Amino acid sequence: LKEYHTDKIRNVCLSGHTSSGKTSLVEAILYSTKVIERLGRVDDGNTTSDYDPEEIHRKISINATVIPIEYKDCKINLIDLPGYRDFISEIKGSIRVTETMIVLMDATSGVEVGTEFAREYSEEYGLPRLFFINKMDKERANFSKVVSEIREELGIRPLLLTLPVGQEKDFKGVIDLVRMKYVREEGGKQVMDPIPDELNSEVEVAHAELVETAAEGNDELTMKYLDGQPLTTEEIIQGLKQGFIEKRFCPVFCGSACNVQGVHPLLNFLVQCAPLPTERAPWKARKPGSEDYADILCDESIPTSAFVYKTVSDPYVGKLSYIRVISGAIKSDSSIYNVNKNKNEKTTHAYVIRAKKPENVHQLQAGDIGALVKMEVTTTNDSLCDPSFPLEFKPTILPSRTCHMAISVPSKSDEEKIGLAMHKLTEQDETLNIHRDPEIKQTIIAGMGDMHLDVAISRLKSMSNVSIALIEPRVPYRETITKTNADIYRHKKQTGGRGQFGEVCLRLEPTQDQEFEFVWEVVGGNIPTKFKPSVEKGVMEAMENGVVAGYKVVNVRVACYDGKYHTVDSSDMAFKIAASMGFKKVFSEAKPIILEPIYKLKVTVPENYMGDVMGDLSGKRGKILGNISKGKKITIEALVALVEIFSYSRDLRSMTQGRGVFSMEFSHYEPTPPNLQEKIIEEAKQRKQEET
Ligand SMILES: Nc1nc2c(ncn2[C@@H]2O[C@H](COP(=O)(O)OP(=O)(O)OP(=O)(O)O)[C@@H](O)[C@H]2O)c(=O)[nH]1
Ligand SMILES: [Mg+2]
Repeated sequence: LKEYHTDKIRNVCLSGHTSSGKTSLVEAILYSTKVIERLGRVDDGNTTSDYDPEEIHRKISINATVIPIEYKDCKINLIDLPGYRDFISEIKGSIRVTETMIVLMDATSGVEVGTEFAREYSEEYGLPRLFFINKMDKERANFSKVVSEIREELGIRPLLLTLPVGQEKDFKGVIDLVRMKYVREEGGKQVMDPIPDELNSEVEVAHAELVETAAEGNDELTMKYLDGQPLTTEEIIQGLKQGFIEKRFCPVFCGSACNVQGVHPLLNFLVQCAPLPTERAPWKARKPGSEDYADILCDESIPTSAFVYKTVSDPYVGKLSYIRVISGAIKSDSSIYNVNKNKNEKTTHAYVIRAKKPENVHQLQAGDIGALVKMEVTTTNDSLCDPSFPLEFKPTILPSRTCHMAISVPSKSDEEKIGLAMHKLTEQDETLNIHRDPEIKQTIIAGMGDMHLDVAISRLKSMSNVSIALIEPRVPYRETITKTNADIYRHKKQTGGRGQFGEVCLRLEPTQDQEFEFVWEVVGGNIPTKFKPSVEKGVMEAMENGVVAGYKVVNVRVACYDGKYHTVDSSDMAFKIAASMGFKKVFSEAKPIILEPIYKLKVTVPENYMGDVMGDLSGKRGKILGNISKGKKITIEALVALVEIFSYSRDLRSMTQGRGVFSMEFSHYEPTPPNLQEKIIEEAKQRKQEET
């Protein structure tokens, strides 16, 4: 790959529903531009983009893969995104560093959930988008139906740039409506023929619309068009570019990735009409310590700044920090200032990377995408700058984790083995978290959905060689009391020699907002003050281990109001035992209850699913707090017990065909209903039996 300057770089991401053919289209582009001689196939596990063992095995993309290609003196950095929303951390970071989005659609299925998400992403980052209607060769492919769905279901103004010649097994190639040629690709080579007569009338209509739309591009073109003068091809391209960047319409292309058709018109458009890195909306950055973000333009001639959008630990080259250069240039064998970490980093090697293959370059210009290797302190979302020009770019905001499971490993020593692997995984993926929860004594893995966790577990297994299983996590229930109770407890043991003696009178009162309070009300030295810490310790130990079902006790005030001691037999140990046993006794008779964690759930779905989602939430003992409409979507807020929503990501997906998204956040503890309480106590008893 040559070195490219900003005006010759295009950054383009491919988004769309899973299985719409993004990875296959990238493969077709590589074949058409002669980077590869043999076309790989997703089903054979030999595509350039899906090279990760997990991707090959599952036949889906998991990583956002950068694939630079060269076409007509330009470098197009394609980023092949995963279709599954579970891999949102890969998706969002990468969309941010591009200027154009290609939304892939399957000609046999039209608008799908993934298409709607692609639309949302492009809107969030203000990217102009174009559609590529793929799989035109497949049985039941229907071009015009998909185009009308773009218009009706997505409410987007489509503009046809190509028309298919034939459909399904008769699909032969496309009409390029800009150049007005019949374009076929044979062995990746473009063959241009005159437009077949039988298509003339259809093509005329489509071309007329294209010219009219291009003429809206600027006043000069509009005048010329209204004067009845024909626009040249260059003028049409100029007008299309302007309209595309201003998002006045969405160009629609069609083709077949598997049969390599429709690729050249798409590439021509990207080179001629896609915004340059300098033509996007400005980046937002602030001076370190400042609150306000200002606009930064992509510009080669100002000091260097770059944004780290992704981190990968590569088995061969080590840690790779993927960057988008925003201004100036990043040079190999130099150094750069990490603003977030306030530290200089060496840039031993700057790379451009095609899928898994890094290639050393002398420098990366503003607008380009590449990677730096073995950065010491740099992590995703950091800004790298010329020290005289320190800027902090806005971090990528990711949704909160929605899926929690527990990891079970065969032995304690295995747990240590997976530690390093866990660290590597979570370093690359901000949406993945693995931590030990001391309260429920389990290792918890949290992420964006069951596919996300499943992939993470597979990776952990292959990195550590430990057989790991996912199990439902325990619920961190709590115990408390509902009435005040007081009693006396005597601990006395006589086993020859020195005995043990301690007597405490404890009073337990329920409290509202205080987890625990200990009060010493003993007067007249009935228990010498030196034993006070032991009594408190005994109480705390009992609270930690629970009384009715082994869960932590909260919301009690414990008063030790009297007691007795023995000059010889009393000891710290004796009083600790007395307090601990006494606490349990008084607690059991103070109408104890079990509390369960309640989470605040925010579920966003298309309006027509509102009834189903609310009904389901009520069935899950949820309390609906309210809802807010925004466009055609509605966000429902509800309070739901944690135990009911461990599998909510799966439930919501099947209820809404994947259209719903949600976030959850801990709210408070509430008493569990009595029937569940009995079940919890029963389960605790069983667990205790199994343990002993
Ligand atoms: N008939 C036909 N099949 C295609 C075409 N393009 C892709 N496919 C098939 O569709 C399936 C999915 O293709 P991918 O390229 O993996 O789709 P993707 O959009 O990358 O999917 P994700 O990575 O999961 O988001 C594979 O079995 C491909 O062989 C096409 O043009 N025609
Ligand atoms: Mg893919």
